[in-house]
Amino acid sequence: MIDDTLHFPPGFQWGTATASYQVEGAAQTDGRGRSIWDTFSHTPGKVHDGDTGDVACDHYHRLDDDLDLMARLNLGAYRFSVAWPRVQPTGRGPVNVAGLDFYSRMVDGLLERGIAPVATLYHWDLPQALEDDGGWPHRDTARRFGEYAALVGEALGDRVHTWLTLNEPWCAAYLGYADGEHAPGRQEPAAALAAAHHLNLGHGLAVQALRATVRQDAQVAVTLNLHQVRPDTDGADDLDAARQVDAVANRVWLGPMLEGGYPQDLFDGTVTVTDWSFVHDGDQATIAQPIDLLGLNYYNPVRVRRFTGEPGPDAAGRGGPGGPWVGCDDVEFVRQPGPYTEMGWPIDATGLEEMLLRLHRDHPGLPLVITENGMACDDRVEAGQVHDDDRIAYVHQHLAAAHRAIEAGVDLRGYFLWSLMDNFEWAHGYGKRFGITHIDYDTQRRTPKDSARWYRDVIAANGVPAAVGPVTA
Ligand code: IFM
Repeated sequence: MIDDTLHFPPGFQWGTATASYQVEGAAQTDGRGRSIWDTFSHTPGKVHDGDTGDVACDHYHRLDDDLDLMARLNLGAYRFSVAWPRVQPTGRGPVNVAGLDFYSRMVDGLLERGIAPVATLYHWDLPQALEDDGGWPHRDTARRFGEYAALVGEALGDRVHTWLTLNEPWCAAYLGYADGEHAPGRQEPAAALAAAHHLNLGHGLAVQALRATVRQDAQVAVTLNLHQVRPDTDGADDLDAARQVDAVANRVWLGPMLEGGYPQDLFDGTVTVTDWSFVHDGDQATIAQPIDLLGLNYYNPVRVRRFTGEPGPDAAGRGGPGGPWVGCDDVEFVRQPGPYTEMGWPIDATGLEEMLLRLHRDHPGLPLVITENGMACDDRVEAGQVHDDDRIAYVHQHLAAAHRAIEAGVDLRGYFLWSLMDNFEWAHGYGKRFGITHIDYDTQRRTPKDSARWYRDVIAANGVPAAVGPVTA
């Protein structure tokens, strides 16, 4: 019989991912402090249907059951994030032991079940007290983050092998401080760029803190939601628009972390927004700490062109004030062909392959991990089942793309499906479902979807069938 499986390399890590505010609930339990997302979600009009993360999936109280669920799915790894305000309720000062103990129990429970813990230090739940002092646009927040990293490293560093400093700093900086769709909901483009710099600085300080506290063989990394930016045409103007977006979306992180500094075209393109005087001598050396892996979160590509004065019929918005694309006032975003996910995001796995190839080309020797990928679907429970064929096809397509990249020489070490379970999808509240496990938010009943069983079999086979089905969404 012909084996048509696309096999992944031996030791390839298969996991799922979640984030603290999206799943834990227990917002006021065991001394947890308030985060910017508590404040934001409790502010009328900020989140769909007024949803909050107060209860979420109640992961905090259902930890053992959820760990058993992961074991039944055959997961090799679980990517979770640590809630800073559980560990340091005001973002500074001594550890809240009860809060940190939750993560200690989680790590032990994972290891007992043979599941590797992958810890993210920051997935957007900044302690509100630090935002009150200025938040990420304020330099001191980076210092506080380094101190927090040391506390978590000291507590869990003997058992956690893989660490991620930040998750998607693009969202924290631009959605939080320029667009305002995310907490803390500010619309201050200059502050967003300062936030970006201080997130970079915080990353460097956190890497240093982790290296000083965690086991010597630990792998320390960061997770970026890099954007595969495509010009609408091969014309010089559209190519230039793509370059400009690439600078604020991608090279603002890759530059200082991995390429020796911020690119000049980022400074040039944002000169009307800020003079970047928040970058101090010595910052670059702090940010450029060597890392062991790079985490990539991928959902869809973006298409752009130079704005010529009249929105095109297929325009999907412009850069500049009021949105996340700081300094990109003369860039138009172009609606891409479907199919689309429930988020309205186009489904196109070739963007993943292209981004993996780019990272491999530009950073040879740096292993890569897909730390998030997945699809929001309009899932329904029918007779105790959720038939999410579109999600299966989506993941299948993206794994096939990842496999092509591996065949082309990319050193890809793992794949984390977003998400283990439906959860609080930020400004969309509970209205969007990304999980391979359905959550009934009234009863907290967990129902593994068809995709969960499919993924379990992928993990068992360490591969996917070669034939990739279409997504019909
Ligand atoms: O839910 C988010 C996650 O918190 C960060 N990456 C994208 C996911 C889907 O929007």
